Amino acid sequence: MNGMRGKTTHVTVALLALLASPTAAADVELRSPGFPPSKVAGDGSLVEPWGTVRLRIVEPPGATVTDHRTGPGPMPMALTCLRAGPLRLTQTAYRSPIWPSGVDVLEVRLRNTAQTPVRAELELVVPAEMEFGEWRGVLRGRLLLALPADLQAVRRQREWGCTGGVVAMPGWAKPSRPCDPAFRNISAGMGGVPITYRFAVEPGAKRTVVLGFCESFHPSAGIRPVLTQVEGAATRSVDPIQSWGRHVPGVERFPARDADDDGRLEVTVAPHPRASDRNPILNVIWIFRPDVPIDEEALILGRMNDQAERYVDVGGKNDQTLYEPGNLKYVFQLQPEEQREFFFLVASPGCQTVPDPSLGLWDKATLRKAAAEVWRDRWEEAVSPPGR
Ligand SMILES: [Ca+2]
Ligand SMILES: [Ca+2]
Repeated sequence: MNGMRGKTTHVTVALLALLASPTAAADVELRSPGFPPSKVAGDGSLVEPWGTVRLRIVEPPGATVTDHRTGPGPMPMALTCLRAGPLRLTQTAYRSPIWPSGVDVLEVRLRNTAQTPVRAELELVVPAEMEFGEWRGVLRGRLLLALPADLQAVRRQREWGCTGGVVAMPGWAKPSRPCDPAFRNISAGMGGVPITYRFAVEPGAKRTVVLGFCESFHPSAGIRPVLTQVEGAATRSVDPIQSWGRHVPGVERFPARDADDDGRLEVTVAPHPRASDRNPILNVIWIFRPDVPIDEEALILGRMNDQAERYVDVGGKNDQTLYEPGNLKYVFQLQPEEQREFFFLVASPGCQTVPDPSLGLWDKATLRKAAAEVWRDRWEEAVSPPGR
């Protein structure tokens, strides 16, 4: 028996060496009919015109690629398998035509083959300047990567910042009167993404939060009202055109409190349910100690900035994301033989933005179905007799 096992192991090792050889690790192309391809390299990296995305096993140590090849289809598909100790990672990549130009889907299956629990740590390797919100990665103002909605990355939060997924638009607003320069720059939650900031405070602390707005696009009221949700204060709808007029800077004041005692004050500007323009905007945030008297005219003119605990030129120079930019870390405690599955959506060539995974518009089955259908139709076209 021992001899047999030794022989099997020897054959397996030789086979693995063969599979990991340079010929087996050729690039695999992903595409939809009529669209430019992207590719998956031998180490499983997904290579897009804007950068490369790779899932790396950090723990257990000693990860190796055991297989890399074209998958079973019907769509062009790249299959990459990695192992590290008892951990098996199977990555399947393909193009799904769900957006005007499609997105690349990176499916991941993680399995603990051992009879004991295993701690697994994965790193999502992305371009260094990529910043992540809760669910999407932004690079140079474009939403290019959607994270698995059912998986939380392990991340360190800064003292304050925007949870992300929004687009900064410097110089967008054209204030018609003298005001703080921060009114000129905005962030917009394109596609209905709420603009959320968190600020570190003592647990349960009270603050005065002041939000500054200046609407310079819509001419009339009722088109882009927003819902302001400041922790500890009542939700309020704000329509900058109705309150102050087009191009006119204005402020809304809120008595805020860290209501859930987590040491973070959360401030959100979300689309109003009745807004026809559902891209919320925000220009300025000031946070004051509750005992600081607020003179709104002085505040608009920028003469109270030095009394503020935080002064944020939203979409401007002193703005920042809550999370550090760069790679993401995922940690799993896998039980014996436990398996986890999740997927990332990655912008393919020509794709301007990826959908928000928290909206639950797509799952693995619908993404695969959309991909399979375009290739099946094409195959039927190719085999049906001409001239009928
Ligand atoms: Ca809180
Ligand atoms: Ca601003």
